[in-house]
Amino acid sequence: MVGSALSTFQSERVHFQELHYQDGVHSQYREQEGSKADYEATREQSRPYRTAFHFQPSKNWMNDPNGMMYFKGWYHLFYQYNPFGALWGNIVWGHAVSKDLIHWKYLDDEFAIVGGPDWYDIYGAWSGSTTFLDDGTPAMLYTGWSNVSSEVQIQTQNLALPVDKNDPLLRRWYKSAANPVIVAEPWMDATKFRDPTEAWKGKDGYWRTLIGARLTDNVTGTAHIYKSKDFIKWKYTHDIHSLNGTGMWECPDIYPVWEERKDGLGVSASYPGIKHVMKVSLDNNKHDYYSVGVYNEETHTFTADQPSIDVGIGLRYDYGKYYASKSFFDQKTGRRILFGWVNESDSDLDAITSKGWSGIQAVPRKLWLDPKTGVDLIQVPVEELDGLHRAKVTKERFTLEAGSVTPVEGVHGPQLDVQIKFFKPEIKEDELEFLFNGTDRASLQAQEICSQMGAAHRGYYGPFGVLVLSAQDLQERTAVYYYLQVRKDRKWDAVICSDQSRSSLQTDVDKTVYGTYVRVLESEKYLTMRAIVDHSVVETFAQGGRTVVTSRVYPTLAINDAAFFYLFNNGTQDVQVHSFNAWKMESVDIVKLKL
Ligand code: DQQ
Repeated sequence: MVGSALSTFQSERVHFQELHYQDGVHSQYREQEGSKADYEATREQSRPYRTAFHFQPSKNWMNDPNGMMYFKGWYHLFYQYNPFGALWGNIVWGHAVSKDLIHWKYLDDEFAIVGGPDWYDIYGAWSGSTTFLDDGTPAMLYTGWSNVSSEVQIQTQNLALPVDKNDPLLRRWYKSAANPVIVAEPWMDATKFRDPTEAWKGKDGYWRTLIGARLTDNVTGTAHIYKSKDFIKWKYTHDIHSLNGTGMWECPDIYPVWEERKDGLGVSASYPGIKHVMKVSLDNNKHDYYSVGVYNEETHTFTADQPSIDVGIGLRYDYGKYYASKSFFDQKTGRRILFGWVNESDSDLDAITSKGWSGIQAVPRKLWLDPKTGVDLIQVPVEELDGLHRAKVTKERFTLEAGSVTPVEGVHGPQLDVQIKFFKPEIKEDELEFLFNGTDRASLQAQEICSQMGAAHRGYYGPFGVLVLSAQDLQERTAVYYYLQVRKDRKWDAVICSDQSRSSLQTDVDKTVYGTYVRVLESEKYLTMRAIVDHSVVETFAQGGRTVVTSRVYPTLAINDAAFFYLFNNGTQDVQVHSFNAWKMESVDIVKLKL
């Protein structure tokens, strides 16, 4: 989508230039701003796919989350935004604030950062991050897009600072007179040079930031380290890490995590008992990969603990649709929190004509290193989301009979939080011939298993799980389920699938089936699943958040009050449920902040 929208960008350039600062405010945009009635009309028109408790702008295109922070009582979320349309282009930093990470208010009449009029960001203010300087001032490093000629679209790194650093809402930002503070070295590809991370401070007193890049061999993804004493003069030192074959690394992120604790750490933390996580967004396949390893404070390099699951080739934050994510340390509660962009799966035309908007932010996730495996991150929706719970339905200890599809009384509608704990079955010797599919995991990708053993497949243990956003007669349904088989070493292989193939009668939407293996330890007695449903998005957290899959769906029948929910088990074996809890989710009204 981003690629195809480039041409739109070219044609809309003229609008973009109108946005440039005039006397310090974006007066052109203000004049074009719609009334509240217009806004409500847009909102209604874009139902039923508009989400009710995910962050999205009132209209138009949004992509990457940028520069999140907690500052003087407010959470701040900035985002890549096109003020002029529902496709990518004219990118500015939109701005929203919240007291609890869930109830957001727009601050979009004065965008935080708009490209131009100077050359270094004349065609857009691309992704970046916030760093708290020593005196507590939040400083933004962001990428400027500068089309110096029609052939050369170089990227530069720039600094923006708050006009009033005592304003808790941080409404006005100015650009440093020193911009661009970083330009690519002559040997670098300046068109593949973007998305500065939050800077961390080393024991030597230098700030360091990473710039995502691709080497000039065109195939090696990398992240350049730049260092600075004063946050203004930056110097390239070396690459923190790189990996052949991974292509352009967008939106890198690096942060410490405790080996044994769930609370988060600021990026400069240095203690015994911590590991580092490095994350990159691969432009090649639009997925976010992470790896756990060691950041060497002398050489300033990152080394993955397990080279076979190094950055870009191993674990992902999410096995569905989730990209350009960024984490931040929440100074209010001491958590590390992750935001990620969830793109649409319908067509560009739908975005322009029927919805008028495109892109949402996934529910913010708290994350920490899984102390049981040492390689996985655990991600769970921030607990503030539970404040939207209404009308709880609970069931304990029951059987999900083989071959059954069962509605659950009281669980209904397009806004749900469903949490289920299944008993993990015992592996019985006399069942092995059914359980063992004769392959090792390496020979069959989980996604292939999910596609081949779809929800309609009759397996042995599984598929079992939930049908959400379902038509009453199941003509439309999004199935989220486990499928179990036994490996040659006689251990369970659990696969979590999100099957969109029957999610909509529409034919021109992407219905890719997502799936992945879930690490289930022998010591674990249960398989867990949490599905968060919000009109056109389903976020599934498996095994306590060890594995996450996010899907977009656009049902035509299973909308609003006609969205039904079922438990199902299409295997030939009964499955025992330990507990089932579900809630309807209240809507969040995201409107402009009244000052
Ligand atoms: N989106 C931004 C870039 C980044 C990409 C432009 C990732 O800075 O590399 O909108 O989606």
